[in-house]
Amino acid sequence: MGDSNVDLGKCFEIINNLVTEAGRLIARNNETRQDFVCKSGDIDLVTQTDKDVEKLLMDGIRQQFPEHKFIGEEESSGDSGVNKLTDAPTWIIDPVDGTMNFVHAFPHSCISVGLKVNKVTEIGIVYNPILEQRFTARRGQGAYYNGRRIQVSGQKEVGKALVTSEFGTTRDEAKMKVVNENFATMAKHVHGLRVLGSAALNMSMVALGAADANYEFGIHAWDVCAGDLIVREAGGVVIDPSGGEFDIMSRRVLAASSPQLAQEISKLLTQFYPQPRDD
Ligand code: LIP
Repeated sequence: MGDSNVDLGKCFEIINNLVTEAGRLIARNNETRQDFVCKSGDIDLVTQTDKDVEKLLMDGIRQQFPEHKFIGEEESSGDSGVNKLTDAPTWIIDPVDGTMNFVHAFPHSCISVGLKVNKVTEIGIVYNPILEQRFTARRGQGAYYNGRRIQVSGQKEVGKALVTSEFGTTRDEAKMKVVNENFATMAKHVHGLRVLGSAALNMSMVALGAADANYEFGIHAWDVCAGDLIVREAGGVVIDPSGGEFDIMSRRVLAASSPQLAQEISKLLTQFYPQPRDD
């Protein structure tokens, strides 16, 4: 249930403007390859731009809504870990989703921001400023791509589905075994399989009707909060890869253009339960 004390229209306007401003940093810095440091391992990267974008967004939100809370990717990598999700209005932010792409100047990265109120996602924005791709949604008001209303494909058959997934940001052996097993299974059943490097854009492509499904084990709340709302507002479904209810803190996601397709893919997947969870 939304909170009537929160002016969601104002929240949407403010964050839409802030991502435009922050997007300029990403677009400008994507012209060349970027320096980075490693976080949890050698393929989990952060750049100065990740930090600058997160700060710009949080400072801008704090100025307007000083009582709002945050779960941000970069602040979560500090000693205190991921902030607890409460009923308070909470902005869940990935400043650069697809940092590996960004480091290589591969033009497929985005800002992903969701706003939860009473733990319900009210606003989702996924914005790739390099290619000017903006996906937006408000709960109950549909999903949009650059201002145009969008719908999922409605595809029901695995054999006709274009599916996206990711290798993820760890080389953990047990995880890689499951990832590779699932790629092998999918390659046998689906129409096409794509690995593009951004969890939030993968979900947005399902909303756009350009892809039919996306699954991943190992994502974080900030990768999928906005995408979850955008997919559902475009008429799609977001579930746990085992077939049950989606849990944003579980680090597991399966988005699809229809409930039938979601369940079919779920049956094909070898399951993996990343630890620690986000909560
Ligand atoms: C990453 C995604 C990547 C996905 C990882 C991770 P980051 O986000 O873009 O595609 O596989 O699970 O979430 O670290 O670039 O913000």
